[in-house]
Amino acid sequence: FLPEPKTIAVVGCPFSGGQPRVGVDKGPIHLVEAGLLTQLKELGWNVQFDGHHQFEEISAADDPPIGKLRNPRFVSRVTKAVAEAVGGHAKKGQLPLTLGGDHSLAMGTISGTLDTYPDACVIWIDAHADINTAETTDSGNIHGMPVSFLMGLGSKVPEFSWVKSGLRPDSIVYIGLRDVDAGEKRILKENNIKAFSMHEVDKYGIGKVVEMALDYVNPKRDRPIHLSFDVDALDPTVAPSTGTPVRGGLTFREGHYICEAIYETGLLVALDLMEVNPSLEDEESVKQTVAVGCSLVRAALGETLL
Ligand code: 5AB
Ligand code: MN
Ligand code: MN
Ligand code: MN
Repeated sequence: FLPEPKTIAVVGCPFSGGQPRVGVDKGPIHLVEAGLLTQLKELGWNVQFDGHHQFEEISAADDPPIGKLRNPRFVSRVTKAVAEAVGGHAKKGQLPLTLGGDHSLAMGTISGTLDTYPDACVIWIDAHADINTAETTDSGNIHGMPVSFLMGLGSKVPEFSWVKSGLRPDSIVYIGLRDVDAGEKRILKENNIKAFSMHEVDKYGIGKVVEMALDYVNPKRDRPIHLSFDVDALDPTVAPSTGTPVRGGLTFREGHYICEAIYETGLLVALDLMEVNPSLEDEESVKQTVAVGCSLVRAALGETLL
């Protein structure tokens, strides 16, 4: 029932307004410069790339906080444009690959996916749950909140009324969590949201965890899958150049296994790779993080070991 997409539409999003650290906006530029597009062509994909998106800045003076939310108008404007770009590509039967940029972008990418595939499910790979609401957030950084907006949790913020907010608890599953705020833990419990933390990865092994995650969110293996991968899900020894690293993360192979297993379902319709920050750590670490990012994308798009 899915159009078999043969074309990857790369949506480069040099955007950092969902968090305070400079540099994450350079992530997509480094990923493309490292040869990602050529690598995907070598896997047999048609690759469409219209250049990195240009986002019109809003000066801080014109974008004061709304409640605790920082840069709300800028984040809203950018993520809305991204939703339209991703949705437009998806409607043409292309597979949008969004390169971040910070994870607030997923508000846009997933809105775009849901607009095209209302029955899509989301697999969210991250050290963090990114489910703070406008009320529970301590930091005010919107990259820690996209899931709550997509699920319609917390008070409605009119600035974000365009966001597709109907994502149900049976339509999202997490893998890799290990740094979840107290308010977020309450939200996960109250809403019965399924999460496989690093504890479950240790206990069951990544093979079993991915199987359980798919059984939960996609029991008949018939729902389109949106994979949103925050590179900080990986251990900082594997992917050091990211804004909110947390020790005790996924190994190189565990991260890749997730991508390979989702590719194998044949149900992947959209992919995000987020939070690569080439301004953090030394040159060698940046190279390593960018290379791992490219490698995860290739794994999710069909690169196999044999
Ligand atoms: B990321 C934190 N929960 O809300 C918050 O990198 C961190 O997209 C959010 O996963 C991390 O600020 C957001 C403390
Ligand atoms: Mn585009
Ligand atoms: Mn994270
Ligand atoms: Mn994240």
